[in-house]
Formats: sequence, structure tokens, C-alpha cells
Amino acid sequence: MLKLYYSPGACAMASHIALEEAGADYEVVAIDLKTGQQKTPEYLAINPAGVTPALVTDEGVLTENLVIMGYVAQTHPEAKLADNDSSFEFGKMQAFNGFLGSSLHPAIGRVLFARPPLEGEARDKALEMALAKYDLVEQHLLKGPWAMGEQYTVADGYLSVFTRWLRQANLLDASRFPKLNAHLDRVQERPAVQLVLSMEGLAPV
Ligand SMILES: N[C@@H](CCC(=O)N[C@@H](CS)C(=O)NCC(=O)O)C(=O)O
Repeated sequence: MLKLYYSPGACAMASHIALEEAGADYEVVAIDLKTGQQKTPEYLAINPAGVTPALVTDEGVLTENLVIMGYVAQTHPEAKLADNDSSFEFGKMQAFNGFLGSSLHPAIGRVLFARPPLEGEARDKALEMALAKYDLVEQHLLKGPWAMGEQYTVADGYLSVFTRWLRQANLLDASRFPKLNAHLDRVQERPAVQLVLSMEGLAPV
């Protein structure tokens, strides 16, 4: 059985949603980031980077949401969580996920989770840079109704993690981000997503 190490509400929710959407046989282990559980020797033995998610498989451990989501989509083709028939379309989805993981996530993470928190002009600048990444998704990358077009993919659960954070911070402005708002609502209507939220002790936002 697969085992996902996650932190409630954090980016690992994307991998959690992928597993639930796939109907995978999995269990979850919560890691408390606030108490630093991700830096304990026990967890570092699983993921030496000291971050969640980590997915334990029969073959070993996979890390990075992008990789875990791709693995789940490829090992559960019947769930159609990616275009597994076209390497090019699969690559396009992973390019979308790569942008979220390597560009948008660090940008918004700096604004919302920096310790000590950013203040004044430094925060304003960081926020401007982060919102520009959301603009790119709103205006160019999100095809609609789902991230990659007509078919729901793992990219949708991933995007919803970051739009959820923005909405919680009252920054997902309806006039600036109409498509992202509608997309988040659409994702949160999915039964698998609602189950993941309740498993993580959370509610739709
Ligand atoms: N690129 C990684 C990012 C993982 C990551 O930064 N996870 C955060 C939660 S969103 C974390 O565990 N942070 C704990 C820490 O930095 O101490 C991925 O997508 O898997």
C-alpha cells in the first residue's frame, strides 16, 4: 500500500487529491510543520529535504508533488488523471505543474509563510511578484474549464492548493482572477477533493 506523508493544508494536498481521485490504495501520515516534525531524524530518513510530501511506494520513496502526481496518474491510467497516451500532452501538463512548483509556489510562499514575516515595501514587492505569477495562469496557462482543457487532470488539484491559499488570505480578487475563482469553486465541488479536505480537517474556502 502507498503511504503519503503530508501536512494539512500544505502543498502536499495536491498529491493527496491525486491519490484520492485515482482511487488508489493508500494511507496517510500527518507531519506537523509547526512543531518541526519534518526535520526529525525519523522523517529526514524518509525525505532528507525535510519537506512534505513524500510518497512511500513498493519500489522506494518519491518526493516532489510534480513527480508524485505524475506517478499516480501513470500507475492509475483508468482514472484518466493525465493524458497517458501522449508523451507530449503529458509533458505539457508537467510543464504547467513545473511552473506551479518551481515559480508560483516559492513566490506566494514568501508572502504568506516567510519567518519572520515580510513587512512594508519588501512584502509589497514580493506580493506583486507573486500575483504576477497568478496573472500568468489566469491569462495564459489555465485553458478552462480545467487547467489542461476539457479533461480534469492532477494539475487541477495542484492549482487549487495555491488558489486556496490566496483566497484564504483574501487576495484571490474576483475581478482580477475570475477564471481562477471559478476554477477553485469547480475543484472544491469534486467529491474526492471534499473527502481530502475533511481527512485533513479542513473545509472548502
Ligand atoms: N517542491 C516541493 C516543495 C515542498 C515544500 O516546500 N513543502 C512545504 C509545505 S508546502 C514544507 O514541507 N515545508 C516545510 C519546511 O520548509 O520546513 C514539492 O512540490 O513537493
